[in-house]
Amino acid sequence: MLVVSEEVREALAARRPVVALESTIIAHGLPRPRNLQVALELEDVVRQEGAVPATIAVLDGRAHVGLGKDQVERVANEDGIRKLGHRDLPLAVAAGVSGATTVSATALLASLAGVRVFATGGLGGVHREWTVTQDESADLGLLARTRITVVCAGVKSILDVPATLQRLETLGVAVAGYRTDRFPGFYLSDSGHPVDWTLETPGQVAEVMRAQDTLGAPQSALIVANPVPEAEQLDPELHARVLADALTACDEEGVTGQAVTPFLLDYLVRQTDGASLSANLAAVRGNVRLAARIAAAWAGA
Ligand code: PSU
Ligand code: MN
Repeated sequence: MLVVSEEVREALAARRPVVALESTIIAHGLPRPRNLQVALELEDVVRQEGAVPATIAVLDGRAHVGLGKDQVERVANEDGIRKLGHRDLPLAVAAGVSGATTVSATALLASLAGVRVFATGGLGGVHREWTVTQDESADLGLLARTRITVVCAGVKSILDVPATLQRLETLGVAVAGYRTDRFPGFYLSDSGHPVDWTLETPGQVAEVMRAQDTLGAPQSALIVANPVPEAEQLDPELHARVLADALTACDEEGVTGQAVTPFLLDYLVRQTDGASLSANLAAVRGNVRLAARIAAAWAGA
């Protein structure tokens, strides 16, 4: 039920760098047909950096770590492909269905396969209105229990960012800014909140990972928060305005649960004429490149 591709298996056995990539962003986070181009482009970025990409998804009841091109195509284009958090994995496998994996499911499968570094766009987290809806992404709890390094542009700005940072502290998940002392804001370079730690090089990240293996709480993750370059961020005023409308629309249309994140991301893409998409892609690309360099530093360590 866990299928690690030959390429990924060989790379791990030879201690060559491997980067895990999630599939929810492909299936549910980006519009078609751009999503397929992006999925393949991200794999290319990993390869250009000399690492092996391991895109993760469930297909016909098997959890795959490392997909072939035809399998990436299925994730991007298959209608009705589900969104799977980590709790859904055993259910999806037993039911024999296909689904894209969120950060929580991807991190779990990557770590089961022995992949230590993972790149995504923005993590899930505590939603605004959390006190009423109790909506907090399963990403956070899973990262408190999984030894993996996640490179992300912070958490999605649709969330309650300070509450999410607080939860990460409570859960004991290590967070460091990459070349910044500000927590990035996904579409924005700066969420307006500080981080306590800054790392400057992939080698430094690898040193933290080594130290975690000796001194870290058992199986906790490391979040490397890598900001989108300021020149490529979404205009902060446009972001604030459209996000407010998106949250109102979500509320009025009664969108709940797993549907909330895709709804908000899609609303932003449409109402910013694609500007949020450009910022999102710039962030993901940068994260994937950095993750490949961290994986190389880790493999060479
Ligand atoms: N980052 C993106 N686009 C996405 C997501 C993250 O740039 O679509 C996905 C991730 O897979 C993350 C999920 O794990 O959204 C969080 O969903 P939820 O809030 O339902 O846990
Ligand atoms: Mn949720």
